[in-house]
Amino acid sequence: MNTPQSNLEILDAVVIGAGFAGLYQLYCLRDQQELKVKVLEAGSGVGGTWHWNRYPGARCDSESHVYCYTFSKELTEHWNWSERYPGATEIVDYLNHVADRFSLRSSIEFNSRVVAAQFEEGNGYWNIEVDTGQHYRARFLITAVGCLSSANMPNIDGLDDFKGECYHTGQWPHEGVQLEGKRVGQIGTGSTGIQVAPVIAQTAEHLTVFQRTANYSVPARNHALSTQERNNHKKNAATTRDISRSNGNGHGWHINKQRALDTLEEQRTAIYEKAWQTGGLKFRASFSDLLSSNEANSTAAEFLKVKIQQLVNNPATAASLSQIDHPYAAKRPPIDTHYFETYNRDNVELVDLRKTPISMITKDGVVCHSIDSQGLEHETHHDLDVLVFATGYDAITGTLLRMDIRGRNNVKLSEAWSAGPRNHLGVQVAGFPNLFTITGPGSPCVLTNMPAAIEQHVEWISDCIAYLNDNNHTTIESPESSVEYWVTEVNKAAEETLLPKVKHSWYLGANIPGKPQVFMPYAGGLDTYRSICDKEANAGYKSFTIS
Ligand code: N01
Repeated sequence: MNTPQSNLEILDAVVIGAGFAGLYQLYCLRDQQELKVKVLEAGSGVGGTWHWNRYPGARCDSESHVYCYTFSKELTEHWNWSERYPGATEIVDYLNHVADRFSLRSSIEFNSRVVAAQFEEGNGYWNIEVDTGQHYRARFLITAVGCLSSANMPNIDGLDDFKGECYHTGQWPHEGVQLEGKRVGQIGTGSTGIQVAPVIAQTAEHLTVFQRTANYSVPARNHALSTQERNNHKKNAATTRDISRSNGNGHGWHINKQRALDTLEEQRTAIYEKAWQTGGLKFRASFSDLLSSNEANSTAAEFLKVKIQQLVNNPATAASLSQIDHPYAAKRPPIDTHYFETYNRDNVELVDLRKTPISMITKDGVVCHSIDSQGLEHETHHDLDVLVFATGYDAITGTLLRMDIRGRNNVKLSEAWSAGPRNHLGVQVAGFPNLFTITGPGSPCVLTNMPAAIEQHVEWISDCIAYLNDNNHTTIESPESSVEYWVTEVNKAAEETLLPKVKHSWYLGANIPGKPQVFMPYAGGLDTYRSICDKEANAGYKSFTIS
């Protein structure tokens, strides 16, 4: 990489991204270890995923008292969440507060998208290039780019011809979008689609939801937090933190040890009903065998399908919404606020793409086609003013691979991962010394409450860097044999669950044409993962090569 010296800054570490992960990583290295650190952020402010995801109804599915940092007692004491689940704006406010409270802003370069990073064999530094032309040289390169930050825009025939407004939920204009009096078409019914549809329906003249795969959802039962609830959360913060660190998912609850298959039907239904009334992702914790046994899972799936049929008035719409082809929670389970009830509104229509697939987009809408019992083809034109793509992300690896990251021998990360991501302990890629990936592939990442996984990763990486510096080492890297071991562990953990059995899942990269289909997260649980990582650190990072 040709680097003009005038545009070069030399640092101990560069962190890419100023979301939850990047801010905490900066704090740990700069304030606790007095290293020279810079965070490079593509956006104009802090927030990461939440800086971009401003679609109507954008809200976290984790509860606010656990969707936050736990490293500072004063921060926990000071901050007051307003609702059970934090909205996107409130999360951005929280992260701005964190940036100000710990004076982080002076070490962040905003509007600075990293386009390339190259490991320089001669001096052992990373040379990092930003789209502004600025270069940074740093011993350590840490990616904190989030798992869901590269929007997936499907390649549908005619999309460029559409003359109306067109938005992806993950790139929603910060100033908002006027939907009053407009006919809106929404493509996608994942967690985002399920959040956004009820809110669009309240303002748009008409909403057409194009559903390719029906999805389960459990009511979120969001509400404003009372002072007493908030005080209880603060009083119990240490206990909640212990729980979130001692279970597999990083949430503030335990998974019921009871097995669905060992439970009498009447009692099982009562447990599901209670979880349905309580609302939220905790429904997944109703029994211990829901994600390991198809038979157990189908008890939850059937319960939820009946709920959908009860909530939706039109029998054909109810059938389309409840004909779900995968086990419950084998894809990321959404939670909602009146999603199914939205289809009872006069201004909302569901188009089941399994019966009438999209053939093309025209200048003023979407064309779907069907074949009747006589074999005759029919076309329906859905007239639209606005198209909303809730079509997800090139998840977990997308943002990492969009940067031109090159390790030893000028090998690109995209070449090293051409058959799917491979790394050691979910943090280090063979041939890419001193590069750490926070909540990347091979780590529990998206299967957890993210701040819990982020704190674990950031603390482990920070301890590792302190160890290297304290012992006058300059480089840590993963030998291929360690990568081989960890890839086997990741595959083994996934195979023990129903998760990799869903073929059309973004956990596998199956939503992106041409992406290698490999189950990317580590499914063995955050608790198990933490203890494996701790053991490695306590043993002096023996499965890594240190020099
Ligand atoms: O994306 P998705 P998402 N034609 O990939 C459909 C997190 N999140 O943004 O299933 C028609 O899950 C696709 O259909 P199918 C959370 O982790 C977090 O909803 O592929 N349809 C699917 O219905 C979540 O899992 C919060 O058949 C097409 C949808 O688009 C993750 O983000 C809140 C299509 C995509 O669903 C991603 O969720 C919201 C096409 N060509 C989201 N292409 C929090 O609370 C795609 N689809 C933190």
